[in-house]
Amino acid sequence: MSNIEVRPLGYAAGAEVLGLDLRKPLSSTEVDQVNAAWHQHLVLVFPGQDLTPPQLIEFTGKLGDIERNENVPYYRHPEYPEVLLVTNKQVNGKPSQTRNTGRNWHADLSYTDRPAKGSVLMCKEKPDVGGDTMFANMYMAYETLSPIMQKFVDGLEAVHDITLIKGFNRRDPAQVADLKAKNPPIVHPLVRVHPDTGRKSLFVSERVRNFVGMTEEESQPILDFLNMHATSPEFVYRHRWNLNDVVMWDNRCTLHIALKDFDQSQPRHMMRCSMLGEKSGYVLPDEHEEGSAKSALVAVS
Ligand SMILES: O=C(O)CCC(=O)C(=O)O
Ligand SMILES: [Fe+2]
Repeated sequence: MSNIEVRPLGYAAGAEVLGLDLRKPLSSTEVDQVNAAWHQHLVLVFPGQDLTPPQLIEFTGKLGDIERNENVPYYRHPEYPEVLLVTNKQVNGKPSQTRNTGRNWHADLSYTDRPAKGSVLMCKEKPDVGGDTMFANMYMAYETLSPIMQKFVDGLEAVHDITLIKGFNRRDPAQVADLKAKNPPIVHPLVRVHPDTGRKSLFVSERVRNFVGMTEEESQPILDFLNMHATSPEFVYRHRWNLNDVVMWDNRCTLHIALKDFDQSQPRHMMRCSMLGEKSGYVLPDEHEEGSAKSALVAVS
Protein backbone atom coordinates (compact mmCIF):
# COMPACT_ATOMS: atom_id res chain seq x y z
CA MET A 1 0.00 0.00 0.00
CA SER A 2 1.58 3.29 -0.96
CA ASN A 3 0.83 6.73 0.43
CA ILE A 4 1.40 8.95 -2.55
CA GLU A 5 0.07 12.46 -2.24
CA VAL A 6 -0.24 14.65 -5.33
CA ARG A 7 -0.56 18.39 -4.71
CA PRO A 8 -1.14 20.69 -7.68
CA LEU A 9 1.32 23.57 -7.91
CA GLY A 10 -0.15 25.39 -10.88
CA TYR A 11 -3.27 25.55 -13.01
CA ALA A 12 -1.54 24.98 -16.34
CA ALA A 13 0.98 22.41 -15.13
CA GLY A 14 2.94 21.18 -12.14
CA ALA A 15 2.22 19.03 -9.13
CA GLU A 16 4.26 17.97 -6.15
CA VAL A 17 4.44 14.25 -5.43
CA LEU A 18 4.99 13.34 -1.81
CA GLY A 19 5.33 9.99 -0.08
CA LEU A 20 7.80 8.30 -2.42
CA ASP A 21 11.45 7.47 -1.85
CA LEU A 22 12.96 7.47 -5.34
CA ARG A 23 16.13 5.76 -4.07
CA LYS A 24 14.09 2.57 -3.93
CA PRO A 25 12.68 0.89 -7.04
CA LEU A 26 9.05 1.90 -7.62
CA SER A 27 6.42 -0.82 -7.43
CA SER A 28 4.17 -1.27 -10.47
CA THR A 29 1.31 0.39 -8.56
CA GLU A 30 3.54 3.38 -7.84
CA VAL A 31 4.59 3.56 -11.48
CA ASP A 32 0.91 3.63 -12.46
CA GLN A 33 0.18 6.37 -9.92
CA VAL A 34 3.13 8.48 -11.09
CA ASN A 35 2.08 8.06 -14.73
CA ALA A 36 -1.50 9.05 -13.93
CA ALA A 37 -0.32 12.18 -12.09
CA TRP A 38 2.12 12.94 -14.90
CA HIS A 39 -0.57 12.76 -17.58
CA GLN A 40 -2.76 15.06 -15.55
CA HIS A 41 -0.15 17.62 -14.44
CA LEU A 42 2.58 17.28 -17.14
CA VAL A 43 5.34 18.37 -14.75
CA LEU A 44 5.94 16.51 -11.49
CA VAL A 45 8.14 17.70 -8.65
CA PHE A 46 9.56 15.17 -6.19
CA PRO A 47 11.12 17.18 -3.37
CA GLY A 48 13.94 15.99 -1.12
CA GLN A 49 15.31 13.18 -3.28
CA ASP A 50 19.08 12.89 -2.97
CA LEU A 51 19.71 10.44 -5.79
CA THR A 52 22.95 8.97 -7.09
CA PRO A 53 23.29 8.77 -10.90
CA PRO A 54 22.34 5.05 -10.93
CA GLN A 55 19.24 5.81 -8.83
CA LEU A 56 18.25 8.60 -11.21
CA ILE A 57 18.68 6.23 -14.16
CA GLU A 58 16.72 3.48 -12.41
CA PHE A 59 13.82 5.82 -11.64
CA THR A 60 13.74 7.25 -15.18
CA GLY A 61 13.90 3.73 -16.62
CA LYS A 62 10.69 2.82 -14.79
CA LEU A 63 8.81 5.45 -16.78
CA GLY A 64 10.37 5.07 -20.21
CA ASP A 65 13.31 3.76 -22.21
CA ILE A 66 16.53 5.50 -21.28
CA GLU A 67 18.05 7.94 -23.76
CA ARG A 68 21.82 7.55 -24.04
CA ASN A 69 22.50 11.02 -25.42
CA GLU A 70 24.19 9.75 -28.58
CA ASN A 71 22.97 12.72 -30.65
CA VAL A 72 24.66 15.12 -28.26
CA PRO A 73 27.47 13.07 -26.77
CA TYR A 74 28.99 15.85 -24.68
CA TYR A 75 28.86 16.68 -20.99
CA ARG A 76 27.66 13.25 -20.14
CA HIS A 77 28.52 11.89 -16.73
CA PRO A 78 31.95 10.22 -17.10
CA GLU A 79 30.67 6.89 -15.80
CA TYR A 80 27.00 7.09 -16.82
CA PRO A 81 26.42 8.28 -20.41
CA GLU A 82 22.68 8.31 -19.71
CA VAL A 83 23.21 11.28 -17.40
CA LEU A 84 23.74 14.72 -18.89
CA LEU A 85 25.40 17.31 -16.67
CA VAL A 86 23.73 20.70 -16.93
CA THR A 87 26.24 22.75 -14.99
CA ASN A 88 28.00 26.07 -14.77
CA LYS A 89 30.88 24.49 -12.88
CA GLN A 90 34.15 23.92 -14.71
CA VAL A 91 34.49 20.61 -16.51
CA ASN A 92 38.04 19.33 -17.12
CA GLY A 93 39.35 22.72 -16.07
CA LYS A 94 37.28 24.58 -18.70
CA PRO A 95 34.06 26.60 -18.54
CA SER A 96 31.15 24.26 -19.11
CA GLN A 97 29.25 24.59 -22.38
CA THR A 98 26.09 23.39 -20.68
CA ARG A 99 26.10 26.44 -18.41
CA ASN A 100 23.52 28.04 -20.73
CA THR A 101 21.57 24.93 -21.69
CA GLY A 102 17.90 25.50 -22.39
CA ARG A 103 17.87 29.30 -22.71
CA ASN A 104 15.12 29.33 -25.31
CA TRP A 105 11.72 27.61 -25.31
CA HIS A 106 12.08 24.02 -26.45
CA ALA A 107 11.21 20.38 -26.11
CA ASP A 108 14.26 18.19 -25.53
CA LEU A 109 15.86 16.57 -28.58
CA SER A 110 13.21 17.88 -30.99
CA TYR A 111 16.05 18.19 -33.55
CA THR A 112 16.43 14.38 -33.62
CA ASP A 113 14.30 11.57 -35.01
CA ARG A 114 13.46 10.51 -31.43
CA PRO A 115 12.29 13.71 -29.69
CA ALA A 116 12.48 12.95 -25.97
CA LYS A 117 9.39 11.51 -24.32
CA GLY A 118 10.20 12.87 -20.90
CA SER A 119 13.14 14.28 -18.98
CA VAL A 120 14.02 14.00 -15.32
CA LEU A 121 16.21 16.74 -13.87
CA MET A 122 17.69 16.70 -10.42
CA CYS A 123 19.13 19.70 -8.58
CA LYS A 124 22.50 18.95 -6.94
CA GLU A 125 23.67 22.53 -6.34
CA LYS A 126 21.80 25.79 -6.70
CA PRO A 127 22.30 29.53 -6.42
CA ASP A 128 20.82 31.37 -3.42
CA VAL A 129 17.98 32.70 -5.54
CA GLY A 130 16.84 32.17 -9.14
CA GLY A 131 17.99 29.69 -11.76
CA ASP A 132 14.30 28.89 -12.26
CA THR A 133 12.87 26.71 -15.02
CA MET A 134 9.55 27.47 -16.72
CA PHE A 135 7.24 24.94 -18.35
CA ALA A 136 4.38 25.68 -20.75
CA ASN A 137 1.34 23.48 -21.44
CA MET A 138 1.12 22.69 -25.17
CA TYR A 139 -2.35 21.12 -24.91
CA MET A 140 -3.65 24.49 -23.78
CA ALA A 141 -1.63 26.21 -26.48
CA TYR A 142 -3.41 24.14 -29.13
CA GLU A 143 -6.87 24.08 -27.58
CA THR A 144 -7.04 27.87 -27.20
CA LEU A 145 -6.40 28.57 -30.88
CA SER A 146 -9.44 29.48 -32.94
CA PRO A 147 -10.94 26.59 -34.96
CA ILE A 148 -9.68 28.06 -38.22
CA MET A 149 -6.16 28.46 -36.86
CA GLN A 150 -6.32 24.89 -35.52
CA LYS A 151 -7.21 23.64 -38.96
CA PHE A 152 -4.32 25.61 -40.45
CA VAL A 153 -1.70 24.34 -37.96
CA ASP A 154 -3.07 20.78 -38.18
CA GLY A 155 -1.76 20.65 -41.74
CA LEU A 156 1.73 22.06 -41.09
CA GLU A 157 5.07 20.35 -40.70
CA ALA A 158 7.89 22.13 -38.90
CA VAL A 159 11.63 22.03 -39.59
CA HIS A 160 13.51 21.67 -36.29
CA ASP A 161 17.09 22.88 -36.43
CA ILE A 162 19.75 22.22 -33.78
CA THR A 163 21.59 25.40 -34.74
CA LEU A 164 18.69 27.41 -33.30
CA ILE A 165 19.65 26.32 -29.79
CA LYS A 166 20.49 29.62 -28.13
CA GLY A 167 24.26 30.13 -28.09
CA PHE A 168 24.83 27.10 -30.33
CA ASN A 169 27.35 28.79 -32.60
CA ARG A 170 29.37 29.99 -29.63
CA ARG A 171 30.14 26.40 -28.68
CA ASP A 172 33.46 24.81 -29.52
CA PRO A 173 33.74 24.75 -33.39
CA ALA A 174 34.60 21.05 -33.53
CA GLN A 175 31.53 20.25 -31.44
CA VAL A 176 29.35 22.52 -33.57
CA ALA A 177 30.46 20.70 -36.73
CA ASP A 178 29.93 17.28 -35.12
CA LEU A 179 26.48 18.17 -33.76
CA LYS A 180 25.36 19.57 -37.12
CA ALA A 181 26.54 16.41 -38.90
CA LYS A 182 24.75 14.19 -36.39
CA ASN A 183 21.55 16.28 -36.39
CA PRO A 184 20.55 17.64 -39.81
CA PRO A 185 17.33 19.70 -39.81
CA ILE A 186 14.40 17.37 -39.29
CA VAL A 187 10.68 17.69 -39.99
CA HIS A 188 8.01 16.87 -37.41
CA PRO A 189 4.26 17.48 -37.50
CA LEU A 190 3.32 20.78 -35.85
CA VAL A 191 0.40 19.14 -34.07
CA ARG A 192 0.84 15.79 -32.38
CA VAL A 193 -1.53 13.42 -30.65
CA HIS A 194 -0.21 12.33 -27.28
CA PRO A 195 0.06 8.52 -27.36
CA ASP A 196 -1.15 8.09 -23.77
CA THR A 197 -3.78 10.80 -23.36
CA GLY A 198 -5.04 11.03 -26.96
CA ARG A 199 -5.02 14.84 -26.68
CA LYS A 200 -3.65 17.09 -29.40
CA SER A 201 -0.78 19.42 -28.58
CA LEU A 202 1.22 22.06 -30.39
CA PHE A 203 4.77 20.94 -31.15
CA VAL A 204 6.27 24.33 -31.83
CA SER A 205 9.43 25.79 -30.28
CA GLU A 206 12.07 28.44 -30.72
CA ARG A 207 14.15 25.77 -32.46
CA VAL A 208 11.85 25.65 -35.50
CA ARG A 209 13.24 27.39 -38.58
CA ASN A 210 10.31 27.24 -40.99
CA PHE A 211 7.37 25.19 -42.16
CA VAL A 212 7.68 22.71 -45.00
CA GLY A 213 6.59 24.27 -48.27
CA MET A 214 6.81 27.80 -46.88
CA THR A 215 9.73 30.22 -46.99
CA GLU A 216 11.40 31.44 -43.82
CA GLU A 217 9.88 34.89 -44.49
CA GLU A 218 6.40 33.40 -44.61
CA SER A 219 7.00 31.09 -41.66
CA GLN A 220 8.59 33.54 -39.24
CA PRO A 221 5.55 35.70 -38.40
CA ILE A 222 3.48 32.57 -37.82
CA LEU A 223 6.23 31.06 -35.70
CA ASP A 224 6.52 34.27 -33.70
CA PHE A 225 2.80 34.24 -33.04
CA LEU A 226 2.69 30.55 -32.13
CA ASN A 227 5.71 30.74 -29.82
CA MET A 228 4.32 33.81 -28.10
CA HIS A 229 0.86 32.31 -27.76
CA ALA A 230 2.18 28.91 -26.60
CA THR A 231 4.26 30.45 -23.82
CA SER A 232 1.59 32.87 -22.55
CA PRO A 233 1.94 33.34 -18.78
CA GLU A 234 -1.35 31.56 -18.11
CA PHE A 235 -0.03 28.38 -19.74
CA VAL A 236 3.17 28.41 -17.66
CA TYR A 237 4.33 26.80 -14.44
CA ARG A 238 7.51 28.35 -13.06
CA HIS A 239 9.64 26.09 -10.92
CA ARG A 240 11.81 27.57 -8.18
CA TRP A 241 14.33 24.90 -7.38
CA ASN A 242 15.17 23.51 -3.99
CA LEU A 243 18.20 21.34 -3.45
CA ASN A 244 17.45 17.69 -4.23
CA ASP A 245 14.31 18.44 -6.18
CA VAL A 246 13.70 15.90 -8.91
CA VAL A 247 11.50 17.38 -11.64
CA MET A 248 10.06 15.28 -14.44
CA TRP A 249 8.35 16.79 -17.47
CA ASP A 250 6.57 15.43 -20.51
CA ASN A 251 8.27 16.79 -23.65
CA ARG A 252 5.33 15.58 -25.77
CA CYS A 253 2.99 18.20 -24.36
CA THR A 254 5.19 20.88 -22.78
CA LEU A 255 7.95 23.31 -23.65
CA HIS A 256 10.49 24.55 -21.15
CA ILE A 257 13.11 27.24 -20.74
CA ALA A 258 15.94 27.61 -18.21
CA LEU A 259 16.23 31.19 -17.00
CA LYS A 260 19.47 33.05 -16.51
CA ASP A 261 17.97 34.84 -13.54
CA PHE A 262 20.75 34.22 -11.04
CA ASP A 263 24.21 35.24 -9.91
CA GLN A 264 26.48 33.47 -12.39
CA SER A 265 29.32 33.29 -9.86
CA GLN A 266 27.27 30.82 -7.83
CA PRO A 267 27.22 27.15 -8.81
CA ARG A 268 24.16 25.56 -10.40
CA HIS A 269 24.61 21.87 -11.00
CA MET A 270 21.94 19.54 -12.36
CA MET A 271 21.81 15.96 -13.59
CA ARG A 272 19.40 15.04 -16.37
CA CYS A 273 18.19 11.71 -17.57
CA SER A 274 15.78 11.53 -20.54
CA MET A 275 13.40 8.99 -21.95
CA LEU A 276 13.60 8.01 -25.58
CA GLY A 277 10.64 9.20 -27.62
CA GLU A 278 8.85 7.50 -30.47
CA LYS A 279 10.51 7.59 -33.86
CA SER A 280 9.28 10.62 -35.79
CA GLY A 281 10.07 12.87 -38.69
CA TYR A 282 12.18 12.90 -41.81
CA VAL A 283 15.28 14.72 -42.91
CA LEU A 284 14.89 17.06 -45.84
CA PRO A 285 17.11 16.29 -48.82
CA ASP A 286 19.94 18.79 -49.25
CA GLU A 287 19.12 20.47 -45.98
CA HIS A 288 22.45 19.65 -44.35
CA GLU A 289 24.35 22.73 -45.50
CA GLU A 290 21.78 25.47 -45.94
CA GLY A 291 18.72 24.67 -43.85
CA SER A 292 16.99 26.66 -46.57
CA ALA A 293 13.35 26.97 -47.45
CA LYS A 294 14.34 26.23 -51.05
CA SER A 295 15.06 22.62 -50.18
CA ALA A 296 11.91 22.57 -48.04
CA LEU A 297 9.95 23.33 -51.19
CA VAL A 298 11.69 20.49 -53.02
CA ALA A 299 10.57 18.10 -50.30
CA VAL A 300 6.87 18.67 -50.85
CA SER A 301 6.96 18.88 -54.60
O1 LIG B 1 18.70 23.74 -16.38
C1 LIG B 1 17.48 23.70 -16.50
O2 LIG B 1 16.72 24.20 -15.69
C2 LIG B 1 16.88 23.00 -17.67
C3 LIG B 1 17.84 22.88 -18.80
C4 LIG B 1 17.22 22.09 -19.91
O3 LIG B 1 16.66 22.61 -20.83
C5 LIG B 1 17.26 20.64 -19.81
O4 LIG B 1 17.93 20.11 -18.93
O5 LIG B 1 16.59 20.00 -20.62
FE1 LIG C 1 15.73 21.11 -22.07
